[in-house]
Amino acid sequence: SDPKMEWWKNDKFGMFIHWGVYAVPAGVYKGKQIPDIGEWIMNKAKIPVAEYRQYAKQFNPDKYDPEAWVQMAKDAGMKYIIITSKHHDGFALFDSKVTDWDIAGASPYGKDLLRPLVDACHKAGLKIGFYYSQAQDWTNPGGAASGGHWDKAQDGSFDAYLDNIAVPQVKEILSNYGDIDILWWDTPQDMTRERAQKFVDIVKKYPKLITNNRLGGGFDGDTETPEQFVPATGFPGRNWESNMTMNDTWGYKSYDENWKTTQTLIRNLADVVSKGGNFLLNVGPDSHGQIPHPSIDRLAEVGNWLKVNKEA
Ligand code: JFZ
Repeated sequence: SDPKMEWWKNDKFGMFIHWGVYAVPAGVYKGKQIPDIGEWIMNKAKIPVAEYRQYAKQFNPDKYDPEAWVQMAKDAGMKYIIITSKHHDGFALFDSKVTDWDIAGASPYGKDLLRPLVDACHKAGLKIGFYYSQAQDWTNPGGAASGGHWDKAQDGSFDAYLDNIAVPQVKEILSNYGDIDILWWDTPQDMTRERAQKFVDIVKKYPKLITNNRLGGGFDGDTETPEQFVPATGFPGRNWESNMTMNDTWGYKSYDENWKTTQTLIRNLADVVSKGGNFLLNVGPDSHGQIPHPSIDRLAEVGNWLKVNKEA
């Protein structure tokens, strides 16, 4: 009944993209496979900031083809894409004016990665959203870290981090690309109402923008975000979106081959949609900008199933 949610309710199926510097170590640190999700490697292995920053020098996505990604999503039956503009490692995939810890300042690629994807989405008629880690930031000083800081370089005031990094960056991503359809918050550590209000004030200027329920500070946002599961009875009275991976990680891991079958993915999609939710299915491109082949195959198979079973 909220008119701004109409397209979202109708579109039902989106692509989640977790992409960043963590795709360089790809789950391995000092020759050891680090357990858990790949985009958490810095935290799980307690990698010092200066050392982690070196990975950015190898983040040079020479095979990045955003138009092909969008076509892949479209052929899979997906109607929107949400990409990590900044994950917990603090690395921005856009050219941020408030830090050099970004694609423009720290990687040989040296230019914005988001704009070509936004443009490709707009051209293909897909909606586009940005994931932004507002609280956790393991590299910009003062950012929150699950389990606490492990490096002096992370010291600093959380409020200064919010005012000097997170708030300005959210303004950047919402104002530099034309219409952005979704802003996807995550892990609201230490987010009081007062802190969260700073983001709410920005979001207010974009009345069509859809936000999820992970801002914190007691703000509900527009959507519930069941993580890696399908709630048996949905969320009565609320819009919701199950987000899931195809293997056991969001960010690329070179050795995670625990792929869900296409049959499982299709059943999950049908299960979610039959219960009134949206399905946000993740891919984790590698450091060259290549989506893993098992993901490409599954997307094509899901799309084929949708086509074959579409009512005339
Ligand atoms: C968060 C991130 O920490 C993770 O890296 C990934 O981006 C994922 C989509 O979101 O992880 C979560 C968030 C919420 C829950 C679990 C993991 N949860 O509510 O159970």
